[in-house]
Amino acid sequence: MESYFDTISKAVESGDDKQVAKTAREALAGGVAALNILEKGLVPGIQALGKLFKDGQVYLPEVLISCRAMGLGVEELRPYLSDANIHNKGTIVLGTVAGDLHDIGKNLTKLMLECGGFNVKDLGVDVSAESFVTAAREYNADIVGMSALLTMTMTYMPEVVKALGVAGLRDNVRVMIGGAPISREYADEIGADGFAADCASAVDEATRLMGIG
Ligand code: B1M
Repeated sequence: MESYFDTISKAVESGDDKQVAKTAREALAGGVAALNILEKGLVPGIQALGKLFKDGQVYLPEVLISCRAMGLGVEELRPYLSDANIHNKGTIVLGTVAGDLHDIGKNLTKLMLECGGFNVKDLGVDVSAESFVTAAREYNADIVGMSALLTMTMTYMPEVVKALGVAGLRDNVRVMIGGAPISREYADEIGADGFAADCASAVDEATRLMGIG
């Protein structure tokens, strides 16, 4: 019999939002942990779709339909990932950098950070260095988190690090980066303090950066 994970993954890949939501509910009712459903069902589904997109077997409309199905699945899981009693570990200003419109990974990272006890201010996509600096100041951020999915836009990350320095915020604000083309080496190279390869480890990394892990 096909597992919940396979069914969800295939449904995300084919953009069948009703199937995604239904199977996610069934898996939760069957005692499967929400994080497992996310990591073993939803994420592999969008990754499989990504491969088809890369190979030219599907086009942008299909990708957007799958993104919507993934979003519905995440909404089903959200209440089970959160812990209403967790205290605030710190404030994180989060966004996808200028020129980049990819937000699925950033949104998952936001969800996990919130579930992990952080207060997250989401600036959305296509965020300029100036907006990161303004928000970091306004919210008295402990961490600025940046996401990038394009090799063309990851090069904007050092601009933000520089702008935080020019604004005199760099001593008090840690910088954490992530996204498919990002690595620990790149974080070191541009003077970022932290890097996470996936949304679950983003919580550990942010906790480490706060000095409370
Ligand atoms: Co785009 N796209 N896309 N796309 N897209 C990629 C990224 C690409 C690899 C596809 C390909 O050609 N192989 C390619 C980039 C190539 C490159 O730069 N090397 C690409 C391209 C080229 C483009 C366009 C230029 C296409 C075009 O128009 N010709 C265009 C650019 C638009 C722009 O941004 N200016 C474009 C557009 C789009 C859509 C709008 C159609 C859609 C985005 C919808 C949306 O996000 N709302 C889209 C999608 C969906 C993809 C793929 C298929 C999937 C990306 C994704 O969501 N992955 C992608 C192909 C692929 O990845 N295989 C592709 C799943 C997500 C969960 O992973 O974001 O890596 P990810 O997040 C992970 C971790 O990285 C980490 O946690 C997440 C979960 O574990 N993480 C962090 C992410 N951020 C973090 C921050 C942290 C810590 C961890 O700390 C702050």
